[in-house]
Amino acid sequence: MPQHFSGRLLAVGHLGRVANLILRPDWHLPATALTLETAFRSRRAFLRRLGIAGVGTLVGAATLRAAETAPRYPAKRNPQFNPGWRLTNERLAANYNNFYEFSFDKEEVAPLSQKLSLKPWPIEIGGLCEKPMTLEAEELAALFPLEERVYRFRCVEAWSMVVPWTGFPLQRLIEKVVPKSDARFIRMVTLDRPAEMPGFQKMPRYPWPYTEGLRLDEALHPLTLMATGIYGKALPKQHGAPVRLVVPWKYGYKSIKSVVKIEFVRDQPKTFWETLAPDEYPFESNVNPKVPHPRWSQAFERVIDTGERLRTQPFNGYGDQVARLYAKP
Ligand SMILES: Nc1nc2c(c(=O)[nH]1)N[C@H]1C(S)=C(S)[C@@H](COP(=O)(O)O)O[C@H]1N2
Ligand SMILES: [Mo]
Repeated sequence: MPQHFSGRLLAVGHLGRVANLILRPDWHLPATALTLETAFRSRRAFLRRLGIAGVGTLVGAATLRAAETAPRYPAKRNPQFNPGWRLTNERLAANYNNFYEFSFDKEEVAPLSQKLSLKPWPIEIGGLCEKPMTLEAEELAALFPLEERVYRFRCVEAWSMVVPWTGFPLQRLIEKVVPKSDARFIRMVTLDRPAEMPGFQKMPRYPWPYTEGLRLDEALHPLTLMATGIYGKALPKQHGAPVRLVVPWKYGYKSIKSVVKIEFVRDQPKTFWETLAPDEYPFESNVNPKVPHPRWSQAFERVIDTGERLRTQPFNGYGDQVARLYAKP
């Protein structure tokens, strides 16, 4: 038996469905060496399919754990976020996207984003924190239990949808890396890969890469989600694979897609849209029907699949949970 295949790896308790048929936890006597060899080979094949290079002794336990727990969709819906709303049509949501790295045309994003390569996808978590780390998107997702949450989503362009995200609270990750006391904001950055992102060329004057930010207390709010899936599956590329932010009480552009960097900073970071038009897209950007965009009203919103016209709610309907963050002393 290969040395790195004993003990620690077999001890992985929460094995995926397929792996479970073959692998047994430590306390279970391994049946035969043949079983283990089969398991080992299928593990390698699995990792190869995931595109993880150099499978062998160099692969960390976390990577293997990530791969082994990969069949994680659909995740269990968190009943706290199961309000019984009608979900937006999945196909429509997947073909009506804002993702300027690919196109400003919402219907072009889905086809143009398909050539984006997701492996490898290292994510750097650093800046003002005690335990900075860089890890693969899959490893990151494997650190936490995934859950499904149904959230309302409101774009600044006055359209909205209701979608089931799969992910983990950003708070969990922040606790893991331990922000330093002078960290007051968090900054996130999207992949910067012009060769696979035609929007860079179409919009050369835009301040690429796409950058967003939150106050640390907003980032720590239990509603703030790191999403790895939608509609019970891994995120399709147009929705921000492999991992994106979801902040349901803010305009959609705060929910940055395809994140490669998460940084703790002292000063309020400049964001992509704020850099382009500070009067139109300020840093805070809470959904607020009373504050019109300089070029249109925010009082109503159009539901993207039914065309229904709804009155926009303060904080996109999440006021009970988040208004305290903005209470004036
Ligand atoms: N990197 C990146 N993230 C982004 C955007 C973008 O252009 N690039 N658009 C934002 C806007 S304006 C919206 S409304 C949402 C759209 O998310 P969806 O296409 O998954 O519905 O993504 C946000 N995140
Ligand atoms: Mo948006």
